[in-house]
Amino acid sequence: MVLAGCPTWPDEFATFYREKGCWQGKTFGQLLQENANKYGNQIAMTDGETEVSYSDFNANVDQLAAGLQRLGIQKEDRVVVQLPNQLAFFDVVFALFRLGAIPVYALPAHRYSEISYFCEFAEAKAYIIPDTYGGFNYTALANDVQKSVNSLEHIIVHGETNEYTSLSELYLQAEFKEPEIKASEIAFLQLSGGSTGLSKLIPRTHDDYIYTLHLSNQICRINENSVFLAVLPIAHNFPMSSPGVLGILYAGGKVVLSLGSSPDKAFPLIEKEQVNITALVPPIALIWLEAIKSHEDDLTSLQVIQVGGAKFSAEVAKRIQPAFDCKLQQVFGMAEGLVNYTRLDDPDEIIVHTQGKPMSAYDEIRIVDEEDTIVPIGEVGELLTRGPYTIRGYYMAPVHNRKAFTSDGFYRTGDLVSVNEHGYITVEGRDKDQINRGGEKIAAEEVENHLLAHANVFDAAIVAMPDKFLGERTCAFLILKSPSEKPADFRNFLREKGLAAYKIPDRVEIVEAFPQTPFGKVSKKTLRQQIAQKINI
Ligand code: J2J
Repeated sequence: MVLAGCPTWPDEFATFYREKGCWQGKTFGQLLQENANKYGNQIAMTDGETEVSYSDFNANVDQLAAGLQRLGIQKEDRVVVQLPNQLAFFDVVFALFRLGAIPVYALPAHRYSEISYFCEFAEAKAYIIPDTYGGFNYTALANDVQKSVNSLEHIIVHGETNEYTSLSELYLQAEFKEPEIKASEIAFLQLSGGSTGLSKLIPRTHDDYIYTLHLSNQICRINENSVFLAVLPIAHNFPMSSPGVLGILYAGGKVVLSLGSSPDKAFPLIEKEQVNITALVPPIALIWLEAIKSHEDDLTSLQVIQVGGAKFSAEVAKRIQPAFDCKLQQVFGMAEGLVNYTRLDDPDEIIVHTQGKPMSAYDEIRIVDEEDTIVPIGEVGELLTRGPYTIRGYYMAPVHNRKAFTSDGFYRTGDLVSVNEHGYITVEGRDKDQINRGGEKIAAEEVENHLLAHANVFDAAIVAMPDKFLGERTCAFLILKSPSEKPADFRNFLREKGLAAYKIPDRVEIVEAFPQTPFGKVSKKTLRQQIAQKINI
């Protein structure tokens, strides 16, 4: 049985994907056990100080599973996990996998607004946090969340706590009863970038996700000798699975966790751990390109720098290979499924100018116009996709699913792309009401709804404005009921409501009226043009 509220593949597709060998019938729990047997004392993970071998990792996971089970966490219970790039993250999620419980991956940047919604919507039984991180007190946040979410029975803290359950005390020298878990069942709920209202939850199965690791590893040539540096928040699908931390653990390689992406932190780790692959978003690639001019660390171990999550401009992409003396790989993926890679042996022209091609021979791609008619090769249209690791629907969202998927199961990505005769995709734009702020996705409607709750806001429209560093930043256009507040007051209002910092508009423009489309809707296109002209980029 698959978790209630999770659409999965029709039987004929599931049979086909199994026959083709895409789905191997293996769970994450089994995978770790196998790798502990195979790689034993080899190092699985390090944060630069503590090293954990495959067999110790497996033993820690068993102990934690015992403690979580004693606490009452059972198969299919949802658990919101909000941990930064720390070793404990993987003990927690693999222990939950072993119990068949479902982690919901929250970002460290999320605050009350997001966390209370995830806990409420997923009816989470537990919420797992660090005590403090980045100067923020997560225990205080958990306190507020617990008051408003009835289902939450446990707050588990990695670090200091007096009032809640301490994670370290849950590692028990005891057996736990391993439930039967099928690889076709849901392993976790990943977050969508969202375009309408709040983030949707993305149900991924053991089968489909492990298939992505298998393919990613082939394409990225990951093996036992691979050393991957995770600098992006690991809850993101990209550093988690493309091939990311899980791909490396699948192959028996070594994962190096960094709590930040700054060159000060990352470069010494690259030298110390002899990192050969890492994954960046475009703004971080820019920072690294600057820093490499004057650094002292030896980065010669690096063989591949992956860049994805947002459009990487060809001008900057061109500079990566000569500056770092390593391969650039562009990655265009989505937590809903489809991942595209440039291949390591592609000509530079392809690596610099395209976002790659799908990783599976069974990925189906359609590029369509507004009427869902397929456009000729090379022309721009919306990317629709279906395949062995692209979801068939979001968790508990039947109404939204009817819009987000075609009747024959293709996911509407909202990305405007062109595809060349060899199947390589170039991202040309977006047809979804979302801002991509240097890789962090912001659903316009979510922020607009928060602004509309302000007593003096008559109407709100959030649009992207171009930015040399982040690619896009957020601009809020507001029509006020009476001209009293200053722009900064609205940003404070959102902060007080507990919205993640990356969603707070970078700029607020107070206007008398919004430009309209011929159909009487707000013309966001005109608003985008207005702000781009005003800031003169
Ligand atoms: C332009 N837009 C991109 C790119 C993602 C690997 C890599 C990235 C993600 C990810 C991921 C882009 N150029 N190279 O999950 O496994 C935008 C598109 C896409 C959306 C998905 C992975 N790479 N994008 O970014 O779920 O708009 O996944 O639909 O966070 O990011 O965002 P997300």
